[in-house]
Amino acid sequence: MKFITRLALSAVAPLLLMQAALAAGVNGAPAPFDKGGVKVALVSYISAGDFFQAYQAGAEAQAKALDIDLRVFPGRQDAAAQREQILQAINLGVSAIVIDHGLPESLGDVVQQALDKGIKVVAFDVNLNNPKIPQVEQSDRELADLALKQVVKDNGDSFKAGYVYVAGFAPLDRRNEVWDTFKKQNAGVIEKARFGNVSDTTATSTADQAKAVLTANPDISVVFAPYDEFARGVKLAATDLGITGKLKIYSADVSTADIQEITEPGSPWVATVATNPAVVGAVSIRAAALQVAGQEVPHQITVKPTLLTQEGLRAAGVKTIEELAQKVPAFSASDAVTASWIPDRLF
Ligand code: SR1
Repeated sequence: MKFITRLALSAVAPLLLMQAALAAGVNGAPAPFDKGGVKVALVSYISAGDFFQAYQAGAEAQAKALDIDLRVFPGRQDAAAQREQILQAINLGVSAIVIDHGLPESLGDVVQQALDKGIKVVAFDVNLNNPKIPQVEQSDRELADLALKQVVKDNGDSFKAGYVYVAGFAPLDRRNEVWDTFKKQNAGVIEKARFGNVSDTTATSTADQAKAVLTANPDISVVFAPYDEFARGVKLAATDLGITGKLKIYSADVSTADIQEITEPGSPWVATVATNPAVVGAVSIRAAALQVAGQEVPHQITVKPTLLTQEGLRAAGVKTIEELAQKVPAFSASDAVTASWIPDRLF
């Protein structure tokens, strides 16, 4: 008898373990996270580039820690496809949707459909202008301000500048407000050219534009390029033109590849101001989870950026985002939208 019981238990145990692994839930979490398997969608507008890949990886890590069934819809800079993906997510019966970038004018009605069905929505870097939708951002005005303070520290307040900007993207629009104010306050700063492109080939297309601009305006000594793909494009152009020695590039964002480009000998990319995009992805998922659990979430959620100079990175010997996270606490975690039941050891 004892043998039969042992036999039965040994046959069932793997199944029980499998079930536990499939829908374990989170210990001490409120419903529905105590049972696990909560469906959440991440619908992106831009999927190319280091920032967006790292953002997605952070969202996936936080979702896994919360036993969330995360459905990722990769955008391809296609507003119609993003709308369609939101409708697909609604039909899948998700409890929440995180919308990462996008064009507000093409999202309003489908987002409203989600809200009407009781689906919680979180917006990262797209202004959906709805009190029910928490807005996640990287404190873009502070980001631009830190970068421009470094510009003045390195170059004084009188120089000819190139500026890379594409209107219509919330973070770039916020950074642009700071650039406009900066120019008004510093009459000696002359914007000689403005260019930019956001596509699935942002860096190379921006490089083509930058080559033309820098050839036509050889007196440009500073380029403000507040998106790492822009900065990469300008650096490419400067290298091709052989003018890296007389140009300084200031950007936003950081990745392991960016650190390599910033710190390599003779690089004109001298500073960037950034968050860890993986941390921002994790924060976005936490904001969705808290809402699904019926808990309070602030309307405005910010992850603060840090100034990273070429000099500082070289001196610290930092070569990767992981090494950065060991040295700069803000790169390993954020205390935005946390709760005692949300596991925060992600990286
Ligand atoms: C096209 S918008 C690009 C920006 O989105 C994120 O906020 C990143 O910081 C990137 O600079």
